[in-house]
Amino acid sequence: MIGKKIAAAFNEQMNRELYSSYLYLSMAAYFHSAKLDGFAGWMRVQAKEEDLHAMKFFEHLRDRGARIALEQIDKPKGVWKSPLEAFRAAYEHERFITSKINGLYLLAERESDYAAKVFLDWFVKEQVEEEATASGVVNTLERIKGSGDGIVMLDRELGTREFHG
Ligand code: OFO
Repeated sequence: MIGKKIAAAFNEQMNRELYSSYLYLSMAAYFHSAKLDGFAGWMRVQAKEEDLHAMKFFEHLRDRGARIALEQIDKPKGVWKSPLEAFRAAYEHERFITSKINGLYLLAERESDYAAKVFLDWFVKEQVEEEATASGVVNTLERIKGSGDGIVMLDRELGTREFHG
């Protein structure tokens, strides 16, 4: 069994992961409309990963006999001024998610929920990667400074990302 507080907090985080998926899908749509299909492909892979993150919470709740509660998913923003602005927003979002994962970890510690802590270990590591990846693209875009050639090359590179489910 799982405590009520942890179950409620995990349900909330599942919703945030679904929102993350929705946000990145929205960024994919934005990039498609800007004819940057490589950027869009990268975002679509990211959206799938977020869906997987949500399912990890879903399954943990299921396995521990908790009530799984699906709430409304907020409407994401749909337009950004530039690829750089979109990736800055992605990086900010990941920092926000990291703070939430850290909060869950603290709660699991306070509640002496060892199963939750072990489960969250994966997310703590994943968030390091999530932030590093997004900030890496931000840095590249800052160096490119909107140059057409640079954007085309980066579009090609980002388009090679594959989903490893
Ligand atoms: Fe689920 O890691 Fe990004 O948001």
